[in-house]
This record gives sequence, C-alpha cells and structure tokens, in this order.
Amino acid sequence: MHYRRKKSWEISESFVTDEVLFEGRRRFLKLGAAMTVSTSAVMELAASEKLPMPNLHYRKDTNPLGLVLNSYDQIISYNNFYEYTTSKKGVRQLARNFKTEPWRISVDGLVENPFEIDFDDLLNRFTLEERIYRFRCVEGWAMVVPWVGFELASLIRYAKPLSTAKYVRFETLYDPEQFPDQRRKFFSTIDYPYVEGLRMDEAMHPLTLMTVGLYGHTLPPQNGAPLRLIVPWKYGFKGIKSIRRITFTDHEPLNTWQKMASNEFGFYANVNPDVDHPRWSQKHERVLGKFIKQKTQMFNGYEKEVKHLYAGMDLRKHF
Ligand SMILES: Nc1nc2c(c(=O)[nH]1)N[C@H]1C(S)=C(S)[C@@H](COP(=O)(O)O)O[C@H]1N2
Ligand SMILES: [Mo]
Repeated sequence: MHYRRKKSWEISESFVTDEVLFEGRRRFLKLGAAMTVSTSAVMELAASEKLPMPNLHYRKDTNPLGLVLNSYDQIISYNNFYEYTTSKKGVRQLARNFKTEPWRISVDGLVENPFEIDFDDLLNRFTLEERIYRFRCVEGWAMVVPWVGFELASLIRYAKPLSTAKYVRFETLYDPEQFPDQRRKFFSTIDYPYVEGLRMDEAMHPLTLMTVGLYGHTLPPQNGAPLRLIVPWKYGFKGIKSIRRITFTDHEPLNTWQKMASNEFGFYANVNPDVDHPRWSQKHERVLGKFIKQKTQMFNGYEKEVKHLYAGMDLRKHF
C-alpha cells in the first residue's frame, strides 16, 4: 500500500469549519456567501492579540513541523516594497491608503484561455488554504508567516498554457499616483513595473502559492495586497507584490533585481547557505524579533520537496 505522509503545507479536513461571520468590512460584504471564516486558533489569537478579524474562508494548516509564527505586528511592520520607500519601517505608513478596489488581473501570453478577472471573482474561483511557511529575504532576515492563498498550479491549469509556454512572468501594478517611488521617474530607486518570473515546473510546484492573505485576513497593502506570489524555497524578492498581470512566455523573464544588478541577483534565487551574495554571507539569518542568528537551510528548509527541480544544474552559476 502506498502511504503518503502529510506534508507541512497540507491541511487536515478536520480543521475546516466555516460558521462564524463578520460584518462591517467592505470586502466581506462584497464577497457575500463566500466570505465565511474558519473558527480556529487564529480566532482565539485575534481576541487575545492585536490581530485583524479573519475575513477569509480557508482550510487551516496544522503546522506539523511546529514552526514558530512571527507575530502579525512583526510581519506587517517590516517590509520591502520599493514602490513606496526603501525604508522597511516606512512602508506601512506610506501604504495605508492603497486602493485595491477595483482590481483586475490579466492572464495572457502563450495560453489557450487568456482571461481578465476581478480579484473578488478570483477569490471565489479558487479554494483558499493556509500555508505556514518560512520566509527568507536575500538580505539575511527571515520570518515564519501563516499565509492564505491558492496554488499557482490551479490558476495555470485554468489558463491552459500552450506547450510552447516554458516560463511565467508576473508584473506589479504601475500607478505613479499611488506609488511614490514610481513618481520619481528617472530618479526612481529601481525600474518599474516590478517584474518576476518562474520556470513552468517551479510555477506548477504545489508549494508555490498565489497569496491573498495572512493570519486569516486579506493582505495589508504593505505585504502586497490584494495578490502576491510566495515561493518559500526562494529569496523573498521572488515574491512579487500587488500583481496585475501574469504572462506565459517561451523565454526566461528578466526579473527586476537581475536587471538592476545581475552580478548580485539571478533568476533562480534559491535560498542557499553555500552561495554567498557578493557583498555578504548567506550562511546565517536573523528571524524578526530574535537576537541570535540561526543557520540558513538549503532551499530554506524545503530541500526534500524541491531539489529534484534543479538536478544537474550548477547552483553557483544559476544563482
Ligand atoms: N512589487 C514589489 N514586490 C516585492 C518587493 C518590491 O520592492 N516590490 N520586494 C521584495 C522583497 S526584496 C521581499 S523580501 C519581499 C518582502 O515581503 P514582505 O514585505 O511581505 O515581508 O517582497 C518582495 N516583493
Ligand atoms: Mo528581500
């Protein structure tokens, strides 16, 4: 008999309940029936800690690895989002009035079924689940986050890529009225719109998450509302925020950070303690809120699940 062990990011049906309702939030009202929420540990936490009231309906991650979650406050107060500012503590304040309604996402390129969809319809189309993942920024800080989202693979199946589609390219919103650094034009810190990409097999991997929430609530603007990518075995910059466009292509997309500094950042950006950044070591990382550093894990601790994707590749060359 083939016995398949539950993976850390899989969820147990027994944790699914969807009774409790919250009102008064626009997003919630708009989504109507689909917007029921899980009665869960998150709910208890919401009462005791300063957490937002859950407004998403999703299946819980049972956290079989017992990862220690960073607090909601830590996750939403220390951000990389260059469209606002390079100050990690400054993003939150600058992002507070970000408009995510209406929000349309286009899916185009080498697909049988190109489509445009409103974010709310996207929420209703795909089944949401919680994924408690380690997160590792290329700069050396790390955290553990209870994301909520759906597998990118399900969106890809829905779009039906042509056999010529080998990569997926993502683009962040371009809106200088909302993003101060985009208003600086030639003097902006990086080129916009922010672009990221994945190879098709990476995009199809079940760990790869189209992320819409954290701690049971829709994403706050500073974490990439309303829709961002999370690829837990890669450095954080692959996790492109506030996505507006998803394009299937036959060539490797030139991602923003590779374009800015190709000697420092590559396309793959797999977390790897043995491949240092030219200006700093990647051997250790500091978890937000902790003083002592810990060892960086190969593929950020997801080696078993993903190393086959890179068999035969020189990870020093394809960094
Ligand atoms: N559009 C956009 N996406 C982005 C970035 C950015 O500056 N712009 N920063 C990246 C980097 S470097 C990291 S570490 C993560 C940070 O995500 P967090 O703020 O939710 O922790 O977002 C990534 N996605
Ligand atoms: Mo980062």
